[in-house]
Amino acid sequence: MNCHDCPQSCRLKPHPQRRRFFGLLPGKSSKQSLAVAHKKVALVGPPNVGKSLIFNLLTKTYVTVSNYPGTTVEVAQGNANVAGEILTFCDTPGMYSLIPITEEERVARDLVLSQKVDLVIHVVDAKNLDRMLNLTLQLIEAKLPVLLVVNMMDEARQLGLRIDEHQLAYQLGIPVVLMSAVQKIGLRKLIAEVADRVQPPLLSTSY
Ligand SMILES: Nc1nc2c(ncn2[C@@H]2O[C@H](COP(=O)(O)OP(=O)(O)O)[C@@H](O)[C@H]2O)c(=O)[nH]1
Ligand SMILES: [Mg+2]
Repeated sequence: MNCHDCPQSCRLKPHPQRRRFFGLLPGKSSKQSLAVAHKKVALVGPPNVGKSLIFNLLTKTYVTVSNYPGTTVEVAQGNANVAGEILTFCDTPGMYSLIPITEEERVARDLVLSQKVDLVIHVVDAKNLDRMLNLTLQLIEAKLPVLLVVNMMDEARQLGLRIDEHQLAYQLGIPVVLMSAVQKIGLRKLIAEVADRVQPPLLSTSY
């Protein structure tokens, strides 16, 4: 007998699938329901660039870790209040390109292309900026709303590297934030940029 034919009152309870969010089932560690559809922000980028650290700085608590459906790849998501609006952030597995080679890359690509994402934060390592901008260009070409975070600026500065964020933002046509996540430098600017990108457009009246 399928659920719809069953006379039991349990069918009135929400089906677990309805709690899917970002395509994920809620994890065991969740203390807060993530069932409400908030705007979604995905953190993407190669491994070891600081995505998870930035995700933790943004979400602080109530993080849910779940396997992406049909895979063993874990994806973390958590809510944060940004300028009065609750946003759901998703920490994706490492990805170098939108053309996936590994299962992690396929999951990350699915998360940004198959789900409706309101903002993609592409995190890169300032020390290897030129190698990492390829994915930024792919995300822009895919017409995704992209914000570039150039992280690890502390290490880049120690190597004598200088990055002109305004020039980079102008050349790419997207907002750019320089960060040193371990020192929380750039965090306020990142939050302000995220708030700007996800805020609803001003009400306009058309006659
Ligand atoms: N020096 C420095 N280390 C960082 C910075 N951000 C992250 N890390 C470190 O880089 C490593 C990888 O960070 P993680 O957040 O796991 O990267 P992910 O693989 O992109 O999620 C960790 O040891 C972090 O502490 C940063 O801005 N500066
Ligand atoms: Mg990580």
